[in-house]
Amino acid sequence: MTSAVGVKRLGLGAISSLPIESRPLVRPDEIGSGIVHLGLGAFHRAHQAVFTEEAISAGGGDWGIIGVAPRSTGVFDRMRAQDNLFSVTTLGAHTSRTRVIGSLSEVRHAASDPAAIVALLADPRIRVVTLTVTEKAYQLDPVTGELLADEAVAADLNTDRPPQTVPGLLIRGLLARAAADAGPLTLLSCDNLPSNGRRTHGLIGAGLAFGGFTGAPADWIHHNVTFPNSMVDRIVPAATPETLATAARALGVEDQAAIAAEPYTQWVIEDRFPGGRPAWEQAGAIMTDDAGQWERLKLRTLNGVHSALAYLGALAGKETIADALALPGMEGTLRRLIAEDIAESFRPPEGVSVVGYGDDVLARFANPVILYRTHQVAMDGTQKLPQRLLHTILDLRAAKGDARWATLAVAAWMRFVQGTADDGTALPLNDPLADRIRTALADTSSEPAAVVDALLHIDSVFPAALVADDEVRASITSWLTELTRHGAAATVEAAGT
Ligand code: CS2
Repeated sequence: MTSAVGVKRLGLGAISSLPIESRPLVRPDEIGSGIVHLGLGAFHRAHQAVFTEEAISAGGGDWGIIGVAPRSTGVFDRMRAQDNLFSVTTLGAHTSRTRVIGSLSEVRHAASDPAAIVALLADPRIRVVTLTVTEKAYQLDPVTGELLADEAVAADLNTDRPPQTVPGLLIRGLLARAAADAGPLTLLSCDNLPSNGRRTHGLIGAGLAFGGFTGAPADWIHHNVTFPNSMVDRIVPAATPETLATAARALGVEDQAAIAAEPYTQWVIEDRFPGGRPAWEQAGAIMTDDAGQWERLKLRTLNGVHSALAYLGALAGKETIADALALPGMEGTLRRLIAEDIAESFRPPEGVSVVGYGDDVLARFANPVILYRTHQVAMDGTQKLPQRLLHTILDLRAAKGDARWATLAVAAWMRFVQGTADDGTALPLNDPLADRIRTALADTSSEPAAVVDALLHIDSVFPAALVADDEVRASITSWLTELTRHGAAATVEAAGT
């Protein structure tokens, strides 16, 4: 295919002209499909798609991925125009390497043909379904993990309309699979939820009960579908025109679906796959019988610190995570958050030091060529806060620690959602609970104690034990007072130097 400006576009026909080191390890048209993946975003393409390509190349098997875009058509259209090929540029501080990935055997768009996705989940060739749909798409209460069956989910479960929500698609798909007795399946969440497999299992159970699906189909699902927990990790910023330009230079053809990512990548997966799986361990994944400690380590250390940096950095007017980390005192503040709060809040996996892991995380955040925007991490805070920061506080308080640094991060979120950076610039509030936050703030004065009180009342974010803890409330209020009076940059400088 040739674009308007005459530059050739990536596609099967372009593979032989790619530099050898950039060619895919497998070809989309030569692998059978065994996986359906929901969520075609940058993270999936730079993480599971890469692991799976290496696993197929090393271990074989019909494990091509049918990538499903739930809603938007952008990536879907671009991938389809390129025979499902796309490149990942790995950006080190001094070197970069671009390689085309060939593990997506097909791409589909769920919103335009949901029935086709339901049918795919009932197809015996498919033995694994993976998900990167972001926290909010699970429609679970972030604190309790209970299914929040809003109108759309209810309509998916109670009527015959083609499903429009992720819970609806999954449940309709599993029911169709049960009816077809199409063989065992694994539903593998790759989102940053706590106990993501257990939560997905709970979601399916609650959805089946809500829709009144009991008896044989529910029993079939119970006996034939597994929900392993997994920990996923790679920093993958949203693609920019620069990302596409870098890929085009390296490949010699245009790649409209190009993404860039950091060199680091990790995947820890509980090994419960009754229908089989790709040889992911041959691509470096850790297969285990309990991913819980890895998950906590990553959510609290990497994601918790990422969120702290995002809110403090955005308040101080910093556009990227690396710029936020360069604020005077920021690194010192975060080292204290890691050593005094996070490391004291849980037991890490055997042989891992939380402080050492945290040092690596800070080095990754400092990578100057990874332009990860503070506003990107800051979005959907209500869905992220519990597992990233609030569980740290709760566990510390149970052990009688004072959670000084984690409460600073919560205070920074509270100032961020008030919508104004320290220099008066407006801040975006992208959050499924944005209305709830706005209403809570509209009914109160802007005094820090009143703001803290109003926001702590959002019970699907703040667990009751935390709300009832006067010392935690006092610490958040004291930090919010500092942030409001002096701004994030000065607060962090005083705290961390
Ligand atoms: C980030 C994550 O945007 C965010 O909220 O904290 O996407 C983070 O980059 C990944 O979890 C890294 O594995």
